[in-house]
Amino acid sequence: MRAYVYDIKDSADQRAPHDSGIEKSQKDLEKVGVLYWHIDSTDEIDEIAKKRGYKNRDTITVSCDAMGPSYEEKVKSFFAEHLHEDEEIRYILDGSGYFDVRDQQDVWIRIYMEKEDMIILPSGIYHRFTTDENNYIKAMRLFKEEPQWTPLNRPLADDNKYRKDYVDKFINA
Ligand code: KMT
Ligand code: NI
Repeated sequence: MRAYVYDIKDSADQRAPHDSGIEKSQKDLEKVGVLYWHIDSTDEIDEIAKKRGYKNRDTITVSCDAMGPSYEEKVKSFFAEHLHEDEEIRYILDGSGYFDVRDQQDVWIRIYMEKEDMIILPSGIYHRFTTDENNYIKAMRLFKEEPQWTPLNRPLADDNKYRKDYVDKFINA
């Protein structure tokens, strides 16, 4: 995992690094409620899942091979800024990609995720996802019961209860 400020002035494709060179630490991520682990044993995943009540999981592959002609469209849709009413929990099984999250100043922090990286985005945080220039990621998605995964796009979601709770807890704290 590596986190850094996303360079918004760089007009390259969303899958390019957009690397400003300004590093962010795991602590910086924790301040906006983002949790990260490097995990090399499935036992450890099971432990976290048990402790946090993630009863269900599935696997998603984002690639041209797996998604066919709709791949490009799919990649663009993942990249629309949105939030969820549940946590977004991802464990990278193979490949790599970028999760972008907004910090307290509304600056995009880009999180580069590779195999054996696990991330939890809190409910209500604005974020987006993209594959990188390798166009391949395979991830485990964990969730509690029935996932409330509907992406709620900005700015419509600004009045959402989960957004307001998030802002109270992490932005205005
Ligand atoms: C998401 O929520 O954007 C995704 O599930 C993308 C694939 S997970 C690496
Ligand atoms: Ni999401």
